[in-house]
Amino acid sequence: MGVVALAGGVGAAKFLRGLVRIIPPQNLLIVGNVGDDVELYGLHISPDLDIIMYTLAGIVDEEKGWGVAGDTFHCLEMLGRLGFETWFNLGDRDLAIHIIRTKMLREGYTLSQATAQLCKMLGVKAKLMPMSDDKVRTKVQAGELLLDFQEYFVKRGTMDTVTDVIFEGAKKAKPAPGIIEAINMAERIIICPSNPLLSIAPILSISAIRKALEASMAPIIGISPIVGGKALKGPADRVMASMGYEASAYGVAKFYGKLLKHLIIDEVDIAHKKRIENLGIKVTVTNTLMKNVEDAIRLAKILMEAE
Ligand code: FO1
Repeated sequence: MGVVALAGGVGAAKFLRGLVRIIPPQNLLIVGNVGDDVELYGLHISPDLDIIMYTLAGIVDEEKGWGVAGDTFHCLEMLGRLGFETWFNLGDRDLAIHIIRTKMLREGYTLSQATAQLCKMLGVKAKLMPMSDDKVRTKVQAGELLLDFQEYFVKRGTMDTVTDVIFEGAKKAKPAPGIIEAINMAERIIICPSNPLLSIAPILSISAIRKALEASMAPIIGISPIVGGKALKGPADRVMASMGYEASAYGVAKFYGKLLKHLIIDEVDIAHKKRIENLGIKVTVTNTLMKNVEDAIRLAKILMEAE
């Protein structure tokens, strides 16, 4: 029996570093979003998996929330000098991971096998898996423009108004091996404080995962990434609004709907408590801001006690 966590990038990683301190990390399966994956310079980059891996390994750049602490950018500078695009900031140490991942994929490893190997090398004890070993790519529709996720997110700095989100390849994609079994056996399922429409929706777009979650007897407990109507990080509030959801903890509850048994919301959102409860979802109100590991541990304890 264990815990399954659905995770995006920075917000999820901040929470998970608290969770792994209060439960045996071997009892935790983190299902990571790989809709954001991108291929650059012939290398396979899995930003959300890496953010979680680096955070749990204690080597993440804390200020940015992604990349390796103290990294240098000599390789990228040289690529620029050679005339290549350098809008995606890949550090030298970070590049080592992408080189090894790409080598393993070329040798025939699946993405979940390569991820398990990288986690082992970095000393990450929790089990981290991509949602699928098949190619699923998040595409952002912004009016006439259809953008690759990282083009929208990093290259254009989330300046476009998102009118639709497409998960290319999701229909045919199978869950990575072991995910469905873990969901079926889970005693608790967590939806991390990640962007619902851009980070968790790609995971839910794999129909076997959504069905297993819907059928699960375990409580599914979420943490709202929207606090006081604003995203803690990234464009979640704007994307929710432009996609027809209220940019609030209530909007998050509405988006997950029946899937959620319980939602943890911030104190500043207490006014939404009754509205969310009226959707049939239990609510815990607490301080959800995670400035340090102690905050993450406190939030993880609250989540593990929620029913
Ligand atoms: N995010 C940025 O905002 N700018 C970057 O240049 C950038 C580079 C980058 C490199 C490696 C990596 O693992 C992540 C990186 N991220 C960057 C973060 C990432 O693109 C996003 O946070 C996620 O895809 C959204 O969860």
